[in-house]
Formats: sequence, structure tokens, C-alpha cells
Amino acid sequence: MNEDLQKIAQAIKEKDNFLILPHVFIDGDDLGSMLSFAQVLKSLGKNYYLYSIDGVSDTFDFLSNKEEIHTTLPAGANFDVAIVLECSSLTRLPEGFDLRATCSEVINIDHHPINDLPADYSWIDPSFCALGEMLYFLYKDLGVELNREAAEALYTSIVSDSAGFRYSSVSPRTHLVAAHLLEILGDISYIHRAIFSSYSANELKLYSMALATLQLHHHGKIVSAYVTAQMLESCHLQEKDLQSLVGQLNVVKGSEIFVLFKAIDTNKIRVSLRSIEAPVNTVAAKHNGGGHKLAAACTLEGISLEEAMEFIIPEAIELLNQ
Ligand SMILES: [Mn+2]
Repeated sequence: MNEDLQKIAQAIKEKDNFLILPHVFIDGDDLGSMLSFAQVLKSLGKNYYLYSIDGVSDTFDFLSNKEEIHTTLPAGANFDVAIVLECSSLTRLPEGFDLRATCSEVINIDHHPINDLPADYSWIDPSFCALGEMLYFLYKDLGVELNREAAEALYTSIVSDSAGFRYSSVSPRTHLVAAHLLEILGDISYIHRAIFSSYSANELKLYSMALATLQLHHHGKIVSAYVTAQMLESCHLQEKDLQSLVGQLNVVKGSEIFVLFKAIDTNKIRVSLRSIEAPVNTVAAKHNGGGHKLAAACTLEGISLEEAMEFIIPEAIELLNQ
């Protein structure tokens, strides 16, 4: 049995008041993880508060109990334990939020390879394709029978982070977990449709604008595109609506690395990297970013979009030449 997991399960059994929070720019994996955790803590008779400054995007409107997620903390809030979800460092927490002042103990769970969050209990395992897949085993250890809501939330986590079981991070274990969730849920087609086939007209408009900036580098092995604040504004969208855009670049035949440049804040260029095989987190790490081998991100400050491209594209080329 996994020792880190067991220690976390024990800590959860002993405490009563929990704060559950993900990193900023919450994604489907965190959302499903938070909502499933809520169901599990409820069945254990614990008190909990779900906190994400980003709220819940329309994509996930189908999730039961999504209204349990709060975008603010009550004044003077204090908890026994914070359960921090895939947060590689304190800088990934909401600005101005003091983790230690708010929570006596910190549980840190992540499936990203690099995680330096100071915590009392950490369980970090990059062999899982989603945090939701990890949590399935924690809930099992806690002896909790998953209800429909928890199964729906966990399935959403796994499907979101694996792009519908398409990534190399998916293992036989992923499918075994999904099979059990499917037994509980019955029909899951509505989850796939909501996540992968539910673009708004504004989103499609933005995608067409971003695709118009498409560039091929290094004999078509690297694909890049960019989005500006003006594009977002003209489509009435926000940065959080861009999460799946970089994945849309992964359709060019023969391409291996996909880079999306986001020139949204003044003097800051956020870069999302995706890859078929090359470890793009090494490129992100050069600029104090992080992520998985095949999905990483970094922020370049004080430079223009053109300069950011001049930095990143040669580094991506170098990676392919290694
Ligand atoms: Mn994840």
C-alpha cells in the first residue's frame, strides 16, 4: 500500500474542518476533484468549504453540486486542514491568500512531476493521468462508497485531463477506474459532449482568429499560434476560456510540438506547450514554468509577443534536435 496515501487518509479521518482548493485557472480535473471530495467528506460527516477564485466555467454546467464552489472565503475563515489540489508552489494559489494563516495543516496532492508546495502531507505521483484518478484510490482507502455525484465528478476529472482517454498518460489502471465509474453512472455520453463538443459561437470565432495566426516551424514539426487581448475582447471571452485552445493545434499532420502564445496582460506573455513525445516541461522550466512532460506552461515577463516567440521556438527546435 502507498504510504503517502495512507497518511493522508489517516489525517482526513482525524480532522473535521476542511478547505479544498485548486491552483488558479482551475481546470476540469480540479473541478471534478473538488466536487468528488465534497461528496466523500459529506459521507464521512466532515465539514468542508470548496474555494476557487475562478468559479465554474459553463462547460461544466452539467456537474451536480457545482454551486458548492465558492469564489471567496468567509471573513476570518479558519480550517483544520487545507487539501491543496495540483498546486506546484505557493505562487499557484490565489493572490493574497495566506495558506498557513488560514489552515493548521496542509495536504498536498498532485500528479505533476514537479511539486514544491510546503505541506504536512504530500502525495505526488505522475504515473496517474489525472488527479481524479489518484483520488479514486484515496476514497477507496477511506472506505467510502462512491455515490452518483462523486462518480460523475471523478469521471469528469479523468476525461478532462486525458482529452477523452487520448493521451499517453492513460494506463490500463485509468480504464479500470473509468469502468467502475461507468458502472455507477450508466450513460456518460453527456459528459463527453459537454466537454468536447460544446463550443459557443464566440469560442469558435476566437479559434478561427487564433488559427489564422498559425505558423509552422522546423519543417512543420512545431506549430505555433497566438491570442491577443484584443482578440479575446472582440469575442467577449476571458483567458480562462482558452484552456482547450492549445490542444486544437494538435491536428497538423506530422507536427510534434504545439505552442500557444497568450499576449493578454501588459508586459506578460503566457506560453502553453503541448507535445507528442518531447519533454516540453524542460522548455517551460527554463522560464520558471512547469507542468507535465507533454503539457507545460510558463510566463515571460517584460517582453513582446515577437520576442517571446524568438525565445521559445528555437528552444523547442533544440529539444527536437536532441
Ligand atoms: Mn490534472
